[in-house]
Amino acid sequence: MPSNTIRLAAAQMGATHRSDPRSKTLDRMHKLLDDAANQGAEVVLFPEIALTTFFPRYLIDDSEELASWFEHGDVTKSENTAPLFDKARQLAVDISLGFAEAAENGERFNSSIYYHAKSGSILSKYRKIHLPGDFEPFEDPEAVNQLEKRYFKPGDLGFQPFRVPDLAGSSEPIMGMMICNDRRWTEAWRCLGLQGVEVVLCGYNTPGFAPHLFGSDKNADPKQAEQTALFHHKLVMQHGSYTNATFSVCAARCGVDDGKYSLIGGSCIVGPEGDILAEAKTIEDEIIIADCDLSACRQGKTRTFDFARHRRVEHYSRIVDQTGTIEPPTLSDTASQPPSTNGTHHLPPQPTSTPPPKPIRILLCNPNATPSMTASCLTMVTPTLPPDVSLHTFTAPPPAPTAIESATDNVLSAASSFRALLPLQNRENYSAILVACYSDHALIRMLREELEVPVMGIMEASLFVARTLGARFGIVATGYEPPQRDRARGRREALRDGRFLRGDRELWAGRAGSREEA
Ligand code: CDT
Repeated sequence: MPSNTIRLAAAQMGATHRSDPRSKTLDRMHKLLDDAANQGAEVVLFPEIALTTFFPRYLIDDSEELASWFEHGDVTKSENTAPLFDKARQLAVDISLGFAEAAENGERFNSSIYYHAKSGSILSKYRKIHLPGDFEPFEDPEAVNQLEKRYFKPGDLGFQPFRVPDLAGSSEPIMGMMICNDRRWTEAWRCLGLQGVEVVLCGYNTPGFAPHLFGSDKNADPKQAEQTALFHHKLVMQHGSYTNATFSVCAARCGVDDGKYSLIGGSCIVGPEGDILAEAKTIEDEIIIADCDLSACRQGKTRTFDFARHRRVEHYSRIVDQTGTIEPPTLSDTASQPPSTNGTHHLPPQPTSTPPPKPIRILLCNPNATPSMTASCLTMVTPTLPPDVSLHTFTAPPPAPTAIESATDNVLSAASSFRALLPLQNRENYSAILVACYSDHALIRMLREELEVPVMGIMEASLFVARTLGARFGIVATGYEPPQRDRARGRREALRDGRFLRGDRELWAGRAGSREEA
């Protein structure tokens, strides 16, 4: 094999029923891994949520049952999953695996990992960002549900490609992961593409016929619907690979689960010119393999899509400033405007030259470490922005707490945010910073002390707006405020029980250590 080449494999998995024991599923995975290794595969990708049936289709209210669908602790060591990693190590084959993750702090994610066989370590973890479907099931009992928004938090690790040692003549190929619905989002591919990704790994569970979910015709022929689902699947894999000049490997969980729920096959390996190099022929357990010469990525990366030369970021601000669609004004709205001096009031505004960048750039700073809260704020605020304002977001990095409910949370979150914000503001020079916390947050005063630009908390901002509305206003507050002593006790108990974020615990352990040393 040429020195820059890797033999990549996708391990497609057929039906997995709700009652299938883990031992049966692991046996199937072992066979797939043996088969791939016998064919010389160096990396094998398993599907999304590969270890169980696709449980988010069910409404599961019982918390014990729900917990049983998730993997707890280190998957490479837990008795339910360790045998797969042991096997990968014996065969010296790297694997990437999708599974439902119950994190140490109680949060749940739809995750995948890349396991490096030679070192016996997880090189990278990805948590699915674009969770499809709904929180509540459809009313129609015949509908196929997809309750991912109920069971998982949106991924909080971003799109982070990683280098893999010991492959492709030690050229340390750059790999990245996404999961199922992510592949439909150009943004996901571009985030990886902008970091030079050479192999994208994507496991999936895509229903063959789910008209409620896709908003398609409920009376359509299920076979036809399945063909359409396959077409869209390949379309996005080929498009994403081509426009980011990267190989991609995708592995399906497919077949008919419980005799009722059909999932498409179509596992494939795609080249950087968008060509399909290998493709599954069945909807059962099947290995597909392709030799991928990474130098083939150079053509697209250095010419057609030489990002540094051709991208025009001054026109892309909507991609990060806006989530929903904002349509141009209707023609009747445009017509009711006073005529412009050149008498073109019946026409929609014509682009003249490059629209000027928005002069006011506000940073919305969420001082807790919960990105979904930042995303909700952005969704809420975006439609209210004046045309000359763009909004940018910041979420506090760990060890900031995931919510701010006490003086301690306040201080921890202020420290974490402050450290990350100063270099950010140095780079970006935002016009103003809004701290999205209703408490009297220390971060507001810290930033005011340090920065020239205006800094305001949302309480003060809300009061300002309220004062413009009339002579009097009231404040409605909800929630029970436990005495501070109870909070402190709760915190100590959480610390003892290991319920803290890892960063918090390290920070507290560090403090305890330094007190002891003193
Ligand atoms: N598992 C998963 O993400 N499935 C989705 C269903 C369609 S959502 C419109 C998918 O993208 O295949």
